[in-house]
Amino acid sequence: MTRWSPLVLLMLLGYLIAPVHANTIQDFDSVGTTFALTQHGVAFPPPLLIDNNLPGIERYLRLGGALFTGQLNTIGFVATEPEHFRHMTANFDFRVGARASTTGEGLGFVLLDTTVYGKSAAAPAITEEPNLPDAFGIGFDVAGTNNNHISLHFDGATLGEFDPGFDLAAGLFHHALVTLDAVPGGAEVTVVLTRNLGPAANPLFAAPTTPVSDFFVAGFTPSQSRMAFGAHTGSDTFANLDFDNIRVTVVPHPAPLALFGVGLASLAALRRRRVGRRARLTPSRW
Ligand SMILES: [Ca+2]
Ligand SMILES: [Ca+2]
Repeated sequence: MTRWSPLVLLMLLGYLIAPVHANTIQDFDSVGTTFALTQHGVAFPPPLLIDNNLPGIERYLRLGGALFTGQLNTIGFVATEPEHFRHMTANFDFRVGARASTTGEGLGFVLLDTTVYGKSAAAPAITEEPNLPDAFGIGFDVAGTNNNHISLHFDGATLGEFDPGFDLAAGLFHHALVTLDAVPGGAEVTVVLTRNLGPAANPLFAAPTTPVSDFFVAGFTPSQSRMAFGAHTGSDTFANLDFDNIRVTVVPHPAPLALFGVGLASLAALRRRRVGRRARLTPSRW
């Protein structure tokens, strides 16, 4: 049987029990993580916080409003993540106005690398095609009656489009869960969607579906990022585009210094054990 040295075992233990950081949290009902709302361009209204009595929602963020074309609004959060992490879960609720003759263009979720975009809250323009340099993004595209897909983006390029399996533009708050895992050479992305079957006042949620499963993003090294979302209505498309219950947690890489400390402690323990064993094997002179 393989014998693991105490040092390796302790480092492995440190890796496994690395703390989960509750990083970016915002439900718009309590204080939560600091954010900035930005109106890009001239189309009104700007982002709005709206109160209602929907269960589990209450106050929410409206980034795009029905009856308003040409909107591009964003919410950006301050940086709260550690510099490097190996696992992230991003949860949020999103709602696109019910599909009638038109919907908005769509929504975008982006991780902004703080070395490029800074640590303050304001976000750049984010659409349903979030092709930003040095940023990972997911688009929720609903423009037109035949266009209903999510898409992955990294460093200015579109990586693929995926069928969500249901109509995103249903006027109900669906739930998205995005997970990222650092792997050699990049990251793996999974997107799980939980469809709200309604009605809005008494929602019934379908079983979660996984339109994106362990999709490999080459060259994407998860590092300190800040969360941002955008909504976009076109020249002749508009809808209510809303967000709520944003919660992002990460599991950081163990800090090198902590591992070094664990290593030193382990070596000291190993040395004490060996010295103790030698002492037991050496007959006492007294
Ligand atoms: Ca809320
Ligand atoms: Ca698209």
